[in-house]
Amino acid sequence: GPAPEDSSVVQGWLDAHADGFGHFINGVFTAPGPGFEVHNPATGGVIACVTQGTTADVDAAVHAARKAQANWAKLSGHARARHLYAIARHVQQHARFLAVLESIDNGKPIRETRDIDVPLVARHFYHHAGWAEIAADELPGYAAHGVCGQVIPWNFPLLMLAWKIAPALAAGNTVVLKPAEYTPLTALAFAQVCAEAGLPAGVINIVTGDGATGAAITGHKGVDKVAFTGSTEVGKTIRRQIAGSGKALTLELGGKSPFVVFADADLDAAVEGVVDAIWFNQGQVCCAGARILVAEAVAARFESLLKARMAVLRVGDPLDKCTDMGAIVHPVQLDRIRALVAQGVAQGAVLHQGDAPEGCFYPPTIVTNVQPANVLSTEEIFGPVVTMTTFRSPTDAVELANNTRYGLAASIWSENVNLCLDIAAQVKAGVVWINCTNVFDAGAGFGGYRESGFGREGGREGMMAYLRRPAPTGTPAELPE
Ligand code: TXE
Repeated sequence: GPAPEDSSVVQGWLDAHADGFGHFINGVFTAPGPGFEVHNPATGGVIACVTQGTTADVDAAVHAARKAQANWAKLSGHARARHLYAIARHVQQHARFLAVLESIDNGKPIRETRDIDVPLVARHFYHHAGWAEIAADELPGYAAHGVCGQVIPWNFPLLMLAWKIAPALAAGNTVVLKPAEYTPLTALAFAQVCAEAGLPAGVINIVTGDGATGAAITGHKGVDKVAFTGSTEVGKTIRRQIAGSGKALTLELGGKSPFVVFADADLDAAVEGVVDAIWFNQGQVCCAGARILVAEAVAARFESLLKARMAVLRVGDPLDKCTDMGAIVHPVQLDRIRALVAQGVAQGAVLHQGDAPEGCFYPPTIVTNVQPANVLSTEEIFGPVVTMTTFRSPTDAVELANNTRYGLAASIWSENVNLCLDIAAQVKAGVVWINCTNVFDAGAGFGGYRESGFGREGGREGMMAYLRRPAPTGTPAELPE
């Protein structure tokens, strides 16, 4: 039977903010101003009101970050590490609260927020506390950029925040971050956690709002480095917006990642892999394995195993501990998925779908009879929809895998490790998983090629993105005329 998670503590917190949430600037929450409603996608109900960040709000946040940065960068690496450890510990203390809030705000199942999102957030701060300790020795000569302007999406609200904030702080930067308009609540709760953990005022600032607020942050003169995760379209806009400004930039954008199953693969394991690749987080994952490429010899067997597995997925209440797939983040996204699927079907694709309740839910879906030019093969659907295509030879598989304008991730399944390594080297993707998928580690760089963006998050490369090499002293900036 259903096993609902107790959400009364979170409800109490939301009730206490019935007048709305302000921004978190210079260590305090501002009074709530005009803004917009935030919904629980699973019920459609309004759960909070947040403030639309104005240019004046962004100015105040950048100013606070600037003021705090000198002292933050002057702290010893050890002192900064202690702050990051404290944040990680406080996230763990509030793990249940944060997991429930994330599930209510985003629609993702509590099993995922409890076991994946929130633990990885803590892990990310622990890992980067380590970097703060050793950065001066390991990366000598590098300095913080200054103030980082960070804009994040709604699919992993808290985890994307951790990916952005932890390395920035470890490196000695301060931050102005805007969460996505669909899912701003855990960022505000996180700010409260940081205040409780004793983080100095101004080191992190959270401004809520829409794309205009985001553009005010990325375009602000006082911002030295911009980091963005979101759609390829907005990524391109930001790149144009800040061109020539001298700001450092990292972009983590969309994907259409291949999931390649060779004839000798452990098919049961590969079926579980597909569950993780495309039905995890309702498929709203930038590195989702959205294109199954399966060897012709095992395709029929793989398809029937996969359909049987799909049929027992439980789609429904995100707060039910038995739920495998929750709600789609917002009706706009649901419409987008439906429109793309309808277009693909009109182009000849055939659907195989599981069950989903009424409301903002979409059933797990396998698409067959899908040509390379079909919109479902080429476009990022950002939903629980996976295409299935067969191949005959490894060369075919590589060609199909690379037939995309993206290059974020790939997953390869075979018992032949030599084959896996050979294929991995030929697939154009920032991350290649072998006999696994969607594995994230704070110590490993994550990021894409081509239209999936540039720059890496996590590991040494992720730290480097938040550091700059100062101009060598004694070199004139410009030659005299
Ligand atoms: O993304 P947006 P949307 C893809 C996915 C999805 C589609 C649309 O295919 O269906 O994008 O989603 C802020 N300057 N991904 O419209 O608009 C915005 O407020 C600065 C893939 O929600 O890119 C939000 O905080 N910021 C993806 C953030 O950008 C701007 C994750 C992302 O929203 C801005 C999300 C501007 N001009 C969507 N305009 C991934 N790769 O993980 C908007 N924003």
